[in-house]
Amino acid sequence: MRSLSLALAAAALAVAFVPVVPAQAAALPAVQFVKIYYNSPGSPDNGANSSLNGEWAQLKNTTRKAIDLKGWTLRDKTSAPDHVYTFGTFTLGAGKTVTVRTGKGTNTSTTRYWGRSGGTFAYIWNQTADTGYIRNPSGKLIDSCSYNNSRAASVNCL
Ligand SMILES: [Ca+2]
Ligand SMILES: [Ca+2]
Repeated sequence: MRSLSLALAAAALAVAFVPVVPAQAAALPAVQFVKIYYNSPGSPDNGANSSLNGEWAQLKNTTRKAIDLKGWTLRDKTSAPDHVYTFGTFTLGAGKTVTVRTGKGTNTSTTRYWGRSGGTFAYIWNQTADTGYIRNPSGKLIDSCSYNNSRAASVNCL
């Protein structure tokens, strides 16, 4: 009897603690910001290519299927048209991450390069506050990540 009443109590608790899921619960974004490293190592940030590549945004495919990122965009908060990175031919594997660095370099399966240059004006990620946006080729906002903390060098977006 004792185990039965315990089982009933457990069942009652399980019913009581069924989480309330909103009718339109937001699903996990298919591609999500993991981290933005916005204060490149070293000070002052001199705009050298190595310094530009010291700031980056990391994105993750949260799904169980590879996603073709061609035409997807990554950008910051400004309206500057040259602050938009558009993925070329690139497939992000299921559960995989890709790091987009601001400067120039040779693209790999895990690191892509924005290709920016021009010294201190070439940085994308502001050192105090900014917001990153990921959009699919249709322009639909898939994820964003905001920060406002000049004492940290990076923000964890997950
Ligand atoms: Ca710095
Ligand atoms: Ca910015």
